[in-house]
Amino acid sequence: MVRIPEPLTRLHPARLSRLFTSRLRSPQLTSRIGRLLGIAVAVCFATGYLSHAIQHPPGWFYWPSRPVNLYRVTQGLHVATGLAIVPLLAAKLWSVYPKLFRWPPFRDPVHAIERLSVFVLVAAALFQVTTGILNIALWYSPMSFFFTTAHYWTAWIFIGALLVHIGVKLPIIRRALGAPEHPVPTGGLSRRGLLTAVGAAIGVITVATVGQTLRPLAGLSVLGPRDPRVGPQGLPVNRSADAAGVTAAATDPAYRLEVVGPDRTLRLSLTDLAALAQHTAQLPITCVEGWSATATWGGVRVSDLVAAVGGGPGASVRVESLEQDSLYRISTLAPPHAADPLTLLALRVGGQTLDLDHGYPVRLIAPNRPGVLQTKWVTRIEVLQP
Ligand SMILES: Nc1nc2c(c(=O)[nH]1)N[C@H]1C(S)=C(S)[C@@H](COP(=O)(O)O)O[C@H]1N2
Ligand SMILES: [Mo]
Repeated sequence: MVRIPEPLTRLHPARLSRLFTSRLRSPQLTSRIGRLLGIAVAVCFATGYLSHAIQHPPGWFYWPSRPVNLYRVTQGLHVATGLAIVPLLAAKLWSVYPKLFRWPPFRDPVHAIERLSVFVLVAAALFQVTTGILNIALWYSPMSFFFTTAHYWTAWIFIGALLVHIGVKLPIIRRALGAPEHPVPTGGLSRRGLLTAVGAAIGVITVATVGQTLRPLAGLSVLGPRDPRVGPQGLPVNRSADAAGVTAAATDPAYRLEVVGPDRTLRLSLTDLAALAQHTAQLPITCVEGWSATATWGGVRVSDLVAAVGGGPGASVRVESLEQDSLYRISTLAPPHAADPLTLLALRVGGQTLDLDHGYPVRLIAPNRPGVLQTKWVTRIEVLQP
């Protein structure tokens, strides 16, 4: 005879909680997973904040132009730890979710506030992981808000709720991490087995995505939305010239690069630019979305142009694109980047004239800098004296 289960609506939460019977759950398990999750969150938050600060520098902030690959490492860590949080968060939630069905849901006002902070914490964590993954998957359309602003502010909400949560749970965490593990009855998965499975999931996710930024693993990057080896001139493109609406202006023979400084303004044709001292720099494009690719760029040093228009040491440089109505129209080189001899207005990549989609006729390439700031289709630079 088949027993028809009661409709869910008739199941009182108090009875529901009896359905979750795994004996693996324990404060020890939750605390151990929580500790790993805490490490991943700390690295993800710190590297995320760093990326934000580089793009929107507060007054006190200093970011060097060397080592050239530093941002590549920090942003690679941001994306890798963000992805590692997925299995850790799933395991952590699994280890406690019968508590969601406890009845009554809270005992007193303090407990109610604690429950509320957990709700905020989980909601913010899910939001961060979801929007982050949508962004690295280049799938912006489900996000009706501006990703970076939402992702940034939700990170603060998350960290606030996390600190409250850790503060409240500290006595339990201390006891759980200090106490010996009470044994799980034999048969079925062990706690060690569960943690190994979580670790294996993180390993698979990492190996299947990190090749976007770690060349030797590029061939294994089956889950990476980008192959850093594929694109015009062997480099990926985020926004093409057509999408940016610059094709006509970028190919116009009347193109001039305007260089504005304290002493004079130069208007340089491509022939003028080719007649200046040429340099090469081996530098990566490091997209905030987690892919990066190194290339050999050739062109004119920004510091030479700054000197040519009378700019002195300590100057910043504003770089403007032919592209209109875009957040990436303008970027500013802070003094360390403006003065670095590796910072170029590139005319070539890999020995060839820049592809239109890589910023022809002139693009900025500077060391240790997010891809979003490596402005393409540059039309004007302006020296900003300190
Ligand atoms: N004017 C302009 N410059 C831009 C962009 C853009 O959309 N418009 N995209 C930026 C981003 S997000 C990245 S990662 C790099 C990518 O350069 P690539 O397309 O040559 O690989 O260009 C940057 N420069
Ligand atoms: Mo990017």
